[in-house]
Amino acid sequence: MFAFHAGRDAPASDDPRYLQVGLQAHGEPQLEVWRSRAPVRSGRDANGLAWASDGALLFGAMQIDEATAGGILEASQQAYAQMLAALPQHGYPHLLRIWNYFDAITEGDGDQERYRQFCIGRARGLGTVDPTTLPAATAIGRVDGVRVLQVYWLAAREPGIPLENPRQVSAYRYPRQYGPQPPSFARAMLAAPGSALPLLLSGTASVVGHQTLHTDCTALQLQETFANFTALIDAARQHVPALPPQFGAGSRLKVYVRDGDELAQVQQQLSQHLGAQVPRLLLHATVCRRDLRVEIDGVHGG
Ligand code: 3EB
Repeated sequence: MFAFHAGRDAPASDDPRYLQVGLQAHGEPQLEVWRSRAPVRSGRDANGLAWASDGALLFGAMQIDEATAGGILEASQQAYAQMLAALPQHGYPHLLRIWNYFDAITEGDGDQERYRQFCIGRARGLGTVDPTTLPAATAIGRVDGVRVLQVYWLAAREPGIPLENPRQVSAYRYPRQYGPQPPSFARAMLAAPGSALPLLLSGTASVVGHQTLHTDCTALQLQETFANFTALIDAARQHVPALPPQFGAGSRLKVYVRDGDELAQVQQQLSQHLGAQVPRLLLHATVCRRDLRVEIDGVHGG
């Protein structure tokens, strides 16, 4: 239904079901493919928005050049406003999951930091929303130096159930110290009952309450991240008791590592923590807090 290729070696294609993302895969080039059992239609709207839909779900993707838009704040506002307008037009009004990739994510100081500016633009583009209905998300830094904001999303005909993590303050309630606009996302999303979709896990890191823990230790940050996933999956199991309590063969994880020199180390720690049964891919990508060394997102099913 939709495919994503990470990195320098990705082939170019105009197919609206294909997106080359500005993250770099560790080791072999990686292609991420989402398949549907139903027939898929796809196309591109006049504003460049690419889409593919199967009758229940729609993937959409926008790429906004920052210089043309007037900055990262304006680019994100524009991407979100265009996405929001397209949802009802295409007949898939309910956002489940959004991925956001942009360059130099922690550049700039204080409230001028690009991630904080992105958060402002995102919130303006979204307009007035009940924060308890926000979709799951990831916001991560490209490492190819290209100042084009990439936003892609999964939307549905039916609303999903957003979930929060009992170990963490909801991101949309983060205190002022993290910026003037708290990030607009839920910790996870369960698609409507009866949907074939697994649990959609937002970017998750070593954040407990609202604070970063273990700023000096990648191994401990990984451990804390997995403790956060355990709590989040527990919360999902209140709704779907059949969901396995631990990651397994039905999970798919993407692991984002800030420092390219730590990729091999993280790969080894993942082997210890997850064994060989959990499919994952490792990416060099910049996490949106300077003190976060690693972040993981993905899906979890039976
Ligand atoms: C955190 O827990 C880590 O701004 O969309 C994770 C997932 C994070 C999504 C976003 C940010 C976002 O706050 C950062």
